[in-house]
Amino acid sequence: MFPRVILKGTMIKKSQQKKRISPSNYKERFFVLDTQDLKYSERRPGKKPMLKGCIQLSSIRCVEIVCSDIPIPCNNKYPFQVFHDGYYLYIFAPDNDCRQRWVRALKEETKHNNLVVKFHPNFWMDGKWRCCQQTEKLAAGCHLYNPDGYASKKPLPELPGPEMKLQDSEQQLVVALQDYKPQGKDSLPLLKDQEYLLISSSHLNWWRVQDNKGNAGFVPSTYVVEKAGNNFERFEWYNKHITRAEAEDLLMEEGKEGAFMVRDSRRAGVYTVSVFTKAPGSSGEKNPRVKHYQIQQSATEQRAFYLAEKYLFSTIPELIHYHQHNAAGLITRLRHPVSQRRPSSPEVADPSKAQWEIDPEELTLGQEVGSGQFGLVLEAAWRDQKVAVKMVREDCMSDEDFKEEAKIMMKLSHCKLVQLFGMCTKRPPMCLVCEFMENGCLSDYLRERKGRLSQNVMLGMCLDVSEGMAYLESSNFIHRDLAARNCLVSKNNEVKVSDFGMTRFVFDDQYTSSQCSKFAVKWSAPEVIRYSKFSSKSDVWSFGVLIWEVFNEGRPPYENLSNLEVVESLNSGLRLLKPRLAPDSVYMLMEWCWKEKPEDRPSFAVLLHEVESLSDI
Ligand code: 4IP
Ligand code: ZN
Repeated sequence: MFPRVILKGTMIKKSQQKKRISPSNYKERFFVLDTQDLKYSERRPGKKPMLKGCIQLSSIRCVEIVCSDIPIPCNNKYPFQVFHDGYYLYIFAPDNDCRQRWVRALKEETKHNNLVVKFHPNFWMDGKWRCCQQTEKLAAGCHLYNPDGYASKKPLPELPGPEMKLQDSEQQLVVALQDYKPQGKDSLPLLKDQEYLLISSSHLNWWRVQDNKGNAGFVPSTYVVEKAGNNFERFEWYNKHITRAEAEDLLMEEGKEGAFMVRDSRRAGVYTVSVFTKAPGSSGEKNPRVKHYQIQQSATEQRAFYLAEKYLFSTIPELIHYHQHNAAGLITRLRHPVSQRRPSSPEVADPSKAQWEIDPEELTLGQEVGSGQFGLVLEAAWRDQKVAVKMVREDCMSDEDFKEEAKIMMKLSHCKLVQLFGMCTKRPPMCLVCEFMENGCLSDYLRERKGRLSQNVMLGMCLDVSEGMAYLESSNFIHRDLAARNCLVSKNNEVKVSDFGMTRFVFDDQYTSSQCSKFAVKWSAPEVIRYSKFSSKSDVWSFGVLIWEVFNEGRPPYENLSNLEVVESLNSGLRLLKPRLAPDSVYMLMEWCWKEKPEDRPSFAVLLHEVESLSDI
């Protein structure tokens, strides 16, 4: 019988590295899935396609999306994996829909095979599995494999209300990554590959754009990318009119390892990255010095951008973002953007300060909405938006240390984190200005809605928190006090993680010493209680307790036990019992978070994927 074609299309694949000396490269291939094989070939204009690989479906043991926090070094950003004959083939689809189609079809065709029981949700990279840190490529997976199709059904966030003010309008073009059908009268349809004018990107999830007929509306920000080449002015790292010599002077003056900027090269339309380093050069270059790298464009149709090595990106901001985290062939990673633009007003003479200092005059304080560990929390208006202002009592926080850290915290920005906008530090009390969350803290929210929350809604809450935490984990930031009381609920009933990293600045050692009454023993991992060893994996333990709180509708954990009794029961291997409302699969997740050894617990990247697939059932 002749095989029947099921799917075909162009995607990018990573070399399978079958031999120890195989290169690690990414190639565009034309894939064909039929009822017998998965084949890929090279297509060259005017020539016959050349078959490059053929995998018999009967030899496939696992097909699943890959969940990863690493920036993907090729143009297609949606990876999935095919495990066959002892090899891992990573394929990168151009969008999520396409990936889902392939994963679903491949799973369907292979579901009666000799499948793996467990698989690795993250990449094999640099000699280890990023999910479980095992260093054997063929080591058993760390995560139960689900042979049935998977597709995220998580709805998009609610459209922003009409009170959302437009800000910072710029002549920036965006390109639609996929079609979008409007959900309400305020949103605009998108057609894949069409260009739109960006009117406002001040909201995280919804950007306001205008089409070529002048119609304006909101679109999901994840459906569009900024078009390269026409406006980098708003990036701190871009200096338009600057010569090579001026760039060198500025960077030398800054004198910090990895200080960098992007400037126009002498060749029109070409950009150069200049970076300062003290690293010794291979051929005795003088030290310290400034190195210049021209941003190259690939010869392929997509004209992708790259720097030292062939890590391709569709836009220059994406490329810079990648190299801010990875040297990948550069002398150092791009650590500190340096800008020629000096602020004109003396008030904001220190540009780093200008970004976080908020003038108290700009705040219109409203009523008290609660009191936290550090003092009162007030509702306020700031630049046409509602914000929460946390007044920090002078005696309860080490504010000098905190100010430094807050600058880092302000850079953490994710739709599932409560955003810190800035602070007022010029006169006491010091105030933190944060995103306002209309529905208060998650533990109260749960208690107030007791008996009215469905399992799906509860899972959705856990999903929100795992998204925020996966972001913190990928930013190497440890929360240290994750609990339902430290999550807040927005007007749209979205849950966001708050107060990350704050316990480090509390003076009151009742909170910080594990022997004391206010220390959150009931949320803490054993290694934290024993040796104050915090890590993302200790946050994972606390997340397990948070899931427990959610499925117990806000009931406090270990209600009738003292802290000492909790420690004793953990030491003898006991754990919180399964909440009545939690399905077995959810309780299994909690138990995974409560493994004695931190390395046996899943990462948040894995948890996110896990909670997401549970939410689909
Ligand atoms: C090749 O690199 C290609 O990436 C191959 O992919 C890949 O084969 C080879 O991996 C790798 O060495 P060069 O083009 O630089 O030689 P393709 O066949 O799509 O061209 P796979 O097995 O991934 O198809 P090894 O591991 O087979 O060497
Ligand atoms: Zn693994």
